[in-house]
Amino acid sequence: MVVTATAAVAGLVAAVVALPTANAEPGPELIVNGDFADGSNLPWWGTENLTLEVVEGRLCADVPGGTVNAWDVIIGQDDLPMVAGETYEFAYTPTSSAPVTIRTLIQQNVDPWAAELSATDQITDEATPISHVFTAGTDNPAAQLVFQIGGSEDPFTFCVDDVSLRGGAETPPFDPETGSPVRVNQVGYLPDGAKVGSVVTEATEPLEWTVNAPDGGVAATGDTMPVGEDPTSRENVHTFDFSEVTAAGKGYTVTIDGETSEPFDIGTEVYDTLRTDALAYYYHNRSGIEIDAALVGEEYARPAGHVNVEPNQGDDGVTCWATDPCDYTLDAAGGWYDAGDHGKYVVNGGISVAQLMSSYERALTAENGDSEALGDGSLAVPEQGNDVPDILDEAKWEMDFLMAMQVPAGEELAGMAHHKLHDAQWTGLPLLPDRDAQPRELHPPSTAATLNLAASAAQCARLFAPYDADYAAQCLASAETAWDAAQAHPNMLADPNDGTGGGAYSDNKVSDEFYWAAAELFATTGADVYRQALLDSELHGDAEALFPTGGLSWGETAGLGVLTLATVENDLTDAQLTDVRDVLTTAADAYAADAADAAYGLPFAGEYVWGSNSQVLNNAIVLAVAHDLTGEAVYRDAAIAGLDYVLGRNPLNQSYVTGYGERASENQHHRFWANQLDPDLPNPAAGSLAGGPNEALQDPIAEQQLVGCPPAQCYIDHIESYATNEITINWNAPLAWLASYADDLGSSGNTSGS
Ligand code: 9MR
Ligand code: 9MR
Repeated sequence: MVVTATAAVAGLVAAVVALPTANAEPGPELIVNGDFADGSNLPWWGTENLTLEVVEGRLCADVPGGTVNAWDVIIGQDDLPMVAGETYEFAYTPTSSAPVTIRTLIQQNVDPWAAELSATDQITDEATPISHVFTAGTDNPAAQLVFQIGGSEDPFTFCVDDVSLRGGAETPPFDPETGSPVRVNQVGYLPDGAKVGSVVTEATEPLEWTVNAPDGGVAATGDTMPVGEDPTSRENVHTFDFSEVTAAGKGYTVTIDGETSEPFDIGTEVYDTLRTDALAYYYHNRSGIEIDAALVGEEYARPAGHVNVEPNQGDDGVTCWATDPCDYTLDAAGGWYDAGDHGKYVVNGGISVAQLMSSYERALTAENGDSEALGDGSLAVPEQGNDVPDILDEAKWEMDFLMAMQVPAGEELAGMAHHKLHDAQWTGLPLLPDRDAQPRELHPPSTAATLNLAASAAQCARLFAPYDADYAAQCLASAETAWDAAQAHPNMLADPNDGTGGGAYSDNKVSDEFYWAAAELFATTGADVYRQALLDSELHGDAEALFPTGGLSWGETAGLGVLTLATVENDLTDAQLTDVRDVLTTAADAYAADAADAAYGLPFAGEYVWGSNSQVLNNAIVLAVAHDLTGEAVYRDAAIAGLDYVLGRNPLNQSYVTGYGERASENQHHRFWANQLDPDLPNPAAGSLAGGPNEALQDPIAEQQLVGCPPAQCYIDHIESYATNEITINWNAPLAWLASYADDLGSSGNTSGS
């Protein structure tokens, strides 16, 4: 029997939760005058642009139009006692004369306004009760309830009644809406190679599967293979292998025990648009340049951010933050915004741009690589037609920024790179980059940032050499200066607590960055000093250290160097090259074994941490490179299984890539692509990869709605869930790399890789 997960609780999509409070002993009412029965509006307060009136036993106010932020218009009540660990139910019944989305928060009543409850609710003229359950994280004798009702173009009337806040509530059980138990890659499968799916079922014996052809006929049948209980979802799972189906077609499905999967295609072109859409993410998120409607369409066009036009401060003359002042400014305009925030970080920028460049380098070096598919005219970027491959144009936008973050000659730390540049304080959502009024500040240089610069700039030098010798020389000079500076300052670590206004990206281990930078510099220059640094590294030859189970990431970069040395022509001796390739295939064997063990086939046995989807894809890249080198189908199939996972073959039946698949993420955390908060703004552009399941529940939405989740289900497609649903340059980069690999497999017709 197939278990169908029903939507008993409106969990994952809606912010409004129906609350089973059975068995709970509700605590005393904490809201004063929540029913407005005596006609008084006290102790409620409103911002100065409001008059609070009690009308027919409800609190009402005329909300002015034309405000920018939700918090420009607020109705609130103070002095609410919160006890750490206590679970509360907050309820209210609002109406608005026009449909609006408001924010409801229970928070500190002083800066930084840390919220215990942070909800976005949709309100109409129908009085519908809304309720939220949350558990307080800290004691606070005087928390504050605020309805943030600003940010609307047009005026409207807001009323509220039956406001209630009581302890003693029960957290609703975690019960995500997962649709069909039959899980596939919702985009499609290449004709050649493995086609495998998973099904959630209580059956212990094999079940019959049927692949339904697009014409309605039966394409194939077979028996599932029981796997047992999947630890990542705590569900009983079978897999089914329909690799024998190879005929191209759109709209296949799989039926098992009366349940049918989402539709998918089979064809050589299934990854064609994903390759370019995943790369388009970078132009969309450029800083310092207008995003042109002619390239992205009206909906996604926006003014240039951080170019010194009011209220922006501009990134062209940024100085150091007061905590660690400097006597210079840097022109660090340009680059890409990191993610949903407007920070620009050298640490994370390095791996991101490196993986874009590696995607191009793979197309140059692999047997079936098609560099034309990334060439001039392939992407919607303003530099089209300049005879430089568009993917390199995109990379240059970031490289210029990374190089600009280097401490100038003559200064004490000359050659080191500043760790990051971002807003002084966190801004709210939504906010277009050109509307950001925060001061921008450089944070102190770090060894990790400096080595990110050395590695990526060395790669830049060799890739730009055929197109722009001067630029290649500039990249190389920057890389070498950075390497020397890092040698002189090998232990300058970023402060893990420096996370106000931007992320910390602190990394307390830099041996991996040294290894990566040495590898890139060696591949570009052949100089013995870099060879020696590789041979001397404690990491050299250690497959598990170079390629950890949990995958490469911004904090684990050594493996990037191995991938380069194993594939890009360089001066290693034959014996040294054999060693490097052995390390790579040893790591790939481990990831392939993880894939073979996984109920959902993914090459990942690590923890589900913040950004887990990128870790899965980074393991898939290692497999793809092993496939390029050896032609072994087992590597190719495990690599593609990583894409299958992010595109729907997973415990939530979720495609984590916007615009791809029937059940795709569309409310990722982003300040411009914030449609969930403001219907005038767009959803994320197609090809944007959500961070994915994060079992640590590190944001208020996750804390409220994901309590009790199995690791691979700790995800919610909600804009405020930045710890599961943000989008960033370093997560889209491996998606772009793999989509490019997979599209090359399809369009070349050469899936053997050799
Ligand atoms: O928007 C921020 C996101 O980019 C970061 O990944 C995240 C963690 O550092 O923080 C987000 O900003 C939130 C901040 O941490 C707390 N106040 C609310 C901010 C917006 O949701
Ligand atoms: O990707 C980062 C993740 O590994 C960290 O655990 C997390 C918290 O420090 O920060 C993530 O990076 C965020 C950065 O700090 C700010 N911009 C958005 C990034 C993605 O959420």
